[in-house]
Parts: sequence; structure tokens; C-alpha cells
Amino acid sequence: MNATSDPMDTPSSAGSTWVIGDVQGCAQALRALLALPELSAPDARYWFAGDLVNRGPDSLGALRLIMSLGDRARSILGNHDLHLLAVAAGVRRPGKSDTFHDILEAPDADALIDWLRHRPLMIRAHGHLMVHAGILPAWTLDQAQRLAGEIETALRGPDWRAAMADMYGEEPRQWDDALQGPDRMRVIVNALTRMRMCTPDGAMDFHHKGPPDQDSELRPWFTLRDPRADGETIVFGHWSTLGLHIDEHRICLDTGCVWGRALTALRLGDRHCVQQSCTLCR
Ligand SMILES: [Mn+2]
Repeated sequence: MNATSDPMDTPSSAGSTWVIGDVQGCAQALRALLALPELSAPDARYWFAGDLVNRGPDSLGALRLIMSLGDRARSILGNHDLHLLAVAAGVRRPGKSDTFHDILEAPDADALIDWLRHRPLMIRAHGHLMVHAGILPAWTLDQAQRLAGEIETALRGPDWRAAMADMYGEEPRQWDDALQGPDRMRVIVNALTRMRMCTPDGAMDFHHKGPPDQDSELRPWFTLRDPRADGETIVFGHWSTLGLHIDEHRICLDTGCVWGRALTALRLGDRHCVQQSCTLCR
């Protein structure tokens, strides 16, 4: 299993761990956020909720800044990071709104891509579990961690380029323990990195990208889980139209920095929140 457990998982380290929402190439906002007195304390640690790159003005700068934090930072993969890996692997074409060419054209592009494909899809420590998008209602958290490990193994293996090609597509939309091969990979990747809304019986929908809609039969994935059965707080990003959402058991931190709003950091120990507005993306 590769989904990482933190060897330094003590209650005290939760007090200095900041979770940071979707950076998406907003290197300047991230630099300003990390320079704030609370976040720049020597014992501060950072968890990045994925989508480190793309759509924003400086994907290369954001990636280098996060890499420069070394062991102080842990990052998971989001759908935009996977898209960059798929383009680097030659199995997807970049789209018109993609802004990660700077990474692909960097002199050390291979090393940057190798670093990125070794990131996990889940971090679980301090009573918190972080994924980029969500956890399927059909999964237990332990099961989700094992399934994330399957994708991490594929991404780190010698055939990672071929594996990337298998990860794209919207079907199947529901989990089945019997799923194998590309179908199995797609459900896992789509749930962990793309999901927002589900049908009441737990099938993923990929068309509703706005905020939760009371008139729709679709439900936010996290309302279809029993928080008491989970027993851990789930932290995620990816859903800028949901925005900052903090309740007892779920925390969404995508506050749309790349859409001219703000980058959010939340301290796990006391849930203290700090925001940095993005001046370049207005
Ligand atoms: Mn995303």
C-alpha cells in the first residue's frame, strides 16, 4: 500500500500542519501565503490538496516552490496534475486552456514529471484523510486507501505511460468489487480526483460543476456518507463553486484562487483559517 501514513503522526504535529487548497499555478499567491507569520513558523508543515498546476499563470513556479519545501510539504494528485502527467506521457493532448507548457519545456522536465508521478492520491494522519475530490459512498475509508494505493503503484511503475491512457473516460460510474483493469482504474481515479455530485444511489455525475442544487436529485458525495462510520474528517479541494466548507467531519478548501478569489490554508489542530487573495488572476 502506498497511500501514505505519517510516521510523525502525533497530536502535537496536527497543531502545526496546514492544509492548503488548490494552487493551480498561482505561485505568487502561494509565496505570499507561505510568508505569513503563522505559516512561516519553523515547525510549520503543509499538506497540498492537489491541482498544484494548470489554468493559473505560473505552474512551473508553483511546482518548484512546493518541491523546494522538501519534507515539510506533502502533496496529493488532483485531476489537473494527472492531466499534465497524461500529456507528458503522450497519451493526451493539451487543451486550449492548459497552462502547464512551462513545465513540459523546462530543462529538467523529466525530473519534474517524475517527482509529480510519485505523489500519492491520499494522505491520512492526525484523524484526517485528504483526497483531491472525494470518497465514493460505497467505500470504507480503509478500502479507499487500498484503492488509492493501486493507482499509486501504477503511476510509479515502468508502464506508467500506458496506465495513464487507461484512466480517462466517465464509465463505469459506480463501484463494483469485481471491476478489473481500466474500468477499475477509471472509477478509482474519477472518484478520488473528479467527483462532486452523485445520484442518491451513489453513481458519479460529471456534469454538475456548480454549487449543490436543492432542486436537483444529485447530492454532494459527502452527504451520502455517514460521518460517524468514517470516524475521520475528510479534507478535499476540487470544488471551487462549493468553496470553503467546514463542518465537523468535512473540510473543502478550494476557494477558487485561480478564478480571482483566494488561496486558503487551514491549520488541522484548531481549524484556524488564513486566506491570501490572488492578485494575478482577477
Ligand atoms: Mn480539481
